[in-house]
Amino acid sequence: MAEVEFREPPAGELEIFPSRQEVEFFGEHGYLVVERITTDEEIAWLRAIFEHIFAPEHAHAAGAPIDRSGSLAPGEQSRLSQAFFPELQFPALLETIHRRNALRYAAALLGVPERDLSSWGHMIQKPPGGRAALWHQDHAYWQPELDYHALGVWLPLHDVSAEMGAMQFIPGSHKRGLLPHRHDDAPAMNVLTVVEEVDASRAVACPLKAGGATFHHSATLHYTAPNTTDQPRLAYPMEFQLAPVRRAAPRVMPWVDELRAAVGQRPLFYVADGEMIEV
Ligand SMILES: O=C(O)CCC(=O)C(=O)O
Repeated sequence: MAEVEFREPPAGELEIFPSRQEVEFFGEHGYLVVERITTDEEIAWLRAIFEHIFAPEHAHAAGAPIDRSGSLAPGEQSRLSQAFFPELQFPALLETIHRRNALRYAAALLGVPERDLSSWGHMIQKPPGGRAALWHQDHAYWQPELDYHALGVWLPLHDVSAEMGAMQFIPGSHKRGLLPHRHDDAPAMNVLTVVEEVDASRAVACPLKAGGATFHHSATLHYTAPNTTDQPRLAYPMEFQLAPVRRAAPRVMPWVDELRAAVGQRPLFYVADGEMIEV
């Protein structure tokens, strides 16, 4: 598909509204499954953008995916790759049915007005044989100098089973606040996992049909299994947040200190609706 076709999403309508029960469920459990958040046509359009970004010929383009496999043996194929902020290259991603519905849900689930939220996105490819996303909280990846009020919405671009890498959550874990994390690999790889042993028998796996999505609080422990199917798993998560607020003193996050010691300290920034904002 030519890039010009990514200038606007396909026409279509689907408006969904969170129920009181859904808001209460999210507050109690820290995650929520929504069976249908966008249309099949829009999923096909999003998938075409995803495949464009991850195509080998675009490996050096702005916003190209980075390898998140952890250490690989020489010649070993990538086991997970991730492209950040695709909306910087394709602003039409901010105009989708999916985003409008996800924003409405995010505002209700976080208990804030829609106008106060902004979003940023990322895309994750887990090929056949691809690695697990280890148990973690999203907050662990963020900046110690900032406070966040945020959630993620995770949209697969096809039907997804637990064996392919659907999201799994530990219900109620968001109530525990930020937990200690550690690097699973060399700190420069930035592959984090929670330090404590997770009781996987408590995990709720959330397989989805294409067009469905899951929401999770930024402190909810979550995981996706290695992809043991013969199809690549393509996911388009988006984070919704209030503008992060600078703290009087940084939070203690030694794993971030280790990352910064390995790769250097970058300027503090966040992305809001396609705009990079330095803090
Ligand atoms: O897609 C995955 O495998 C992991 C995604 C994830 O951890 C997230 O979106 O917060």
